[in-house]
Amino acid sequence: MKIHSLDAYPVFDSRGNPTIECEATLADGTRGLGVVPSGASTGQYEALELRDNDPRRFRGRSVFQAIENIQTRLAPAVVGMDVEDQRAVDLRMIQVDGTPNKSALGANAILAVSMAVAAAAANHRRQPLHQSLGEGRGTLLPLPEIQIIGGGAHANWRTDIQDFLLIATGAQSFAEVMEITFNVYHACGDLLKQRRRYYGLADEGGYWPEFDSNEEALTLLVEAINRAGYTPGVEASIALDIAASDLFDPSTGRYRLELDQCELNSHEFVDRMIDWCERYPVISIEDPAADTDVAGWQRFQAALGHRVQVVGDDLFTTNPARIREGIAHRLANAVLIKLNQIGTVTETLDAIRLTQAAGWLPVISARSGETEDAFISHLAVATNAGQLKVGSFARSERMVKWNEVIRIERQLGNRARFIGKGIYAPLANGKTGSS
Ligand code: 2PG
Ligand code: MG
Repeated sequence: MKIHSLDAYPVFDSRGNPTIECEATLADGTRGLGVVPSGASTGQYEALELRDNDPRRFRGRSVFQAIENIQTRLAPAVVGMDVEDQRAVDLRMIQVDGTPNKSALGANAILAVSMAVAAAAANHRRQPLHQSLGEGRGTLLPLPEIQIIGGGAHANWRTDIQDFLLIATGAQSFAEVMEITFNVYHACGDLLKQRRRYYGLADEGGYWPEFDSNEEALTLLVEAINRAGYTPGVEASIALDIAASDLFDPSTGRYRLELDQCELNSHEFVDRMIDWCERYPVISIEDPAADTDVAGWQRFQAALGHRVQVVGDDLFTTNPARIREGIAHRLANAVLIKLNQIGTVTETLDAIRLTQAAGWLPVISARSGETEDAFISHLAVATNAGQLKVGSFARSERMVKWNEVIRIERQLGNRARFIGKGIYAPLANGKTGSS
């Protein structure tokens, strides 16, 4: 079935910033929508998000040029192509752009089309997106990483550390994950309010706290798990996203923790991360070192990679070439996967397959600026990725992703699988260390 036309127009993300929605229409009238999210703590190796940078329009954040690029450059190239050949469509767009980081036309323009084509293909096949994307092989429901406390670039740097998240390691079903998370989230809110540490909600719906140190967030999270009636490290464990590139000064090679009033070199900083993971029930840590601090990554992975999930986000930026390098140099054991870091559905699928083939763990992730779209819930199931990170347990741009997994579980019926913390078995087997 041929792609007949593309329509593209500005809509708005969860921070109210302009973003792109694209509607692909097929020759038989079938349609598919793609809508693009946007990060705040973006990695320097991400594909380019094209903004107009005109201070008179949306404080520079409008996307009119990217939309024009869809209309004048991408539509003429992909109209007439087979909607079922996603790879060919994506490769054509990469070719038309012609740059390594999609900076000519914008990764946001290209991704909007790519997602719209994937959605139209699913609608044409009369299949849910997870089935169409995964060619029917996706049956594994993801174990969520859910933010309880937000900081860093998502809460005006109230804490240096960006995400304090929960993983419901005791859950036997997706429904149980939702219940454990709900209970801990609200227990944490109660504690913050009682102690007058509650400021509001951060960008992804987690609590925006008033703390005197970064570690206070860790102790509070442990208390919240206890107060909700669970054993820390058993039913409920902690995940962290340090987003360390944001704390690193490449000119001095030092990390700054503002709240703790200290500056550390790579060794000292990584040792502090290791220390936190040893003293608190941390099962997963993301970006524990800056994206250029290769020695820091190797130090962390060598120390704890056998029992803690070590996730590269800014380090890999969903880029298959960077992931391949990381695998060769044993920098981590897991990869955060974000569609708009690389800019096409095909390259995202390649990144996931590459990660899995190395015995590493993919974590499908939302951005801090999200939309009401639930493409990533389908992507997680389609690829049997096993994990999904979407922000907190509040706000509809987050909840729509969790709710969509519930719907997918019903669609899959008795084919649906949930293995919970079993997803981490390869860490203990030492399989993820291999290159
Ligand atoms: C991250 C994401 C999501 P952002 O760092 O993992 O939490 O944040 O989209 O701002 O890059
Ligand atoms: Mg991150």
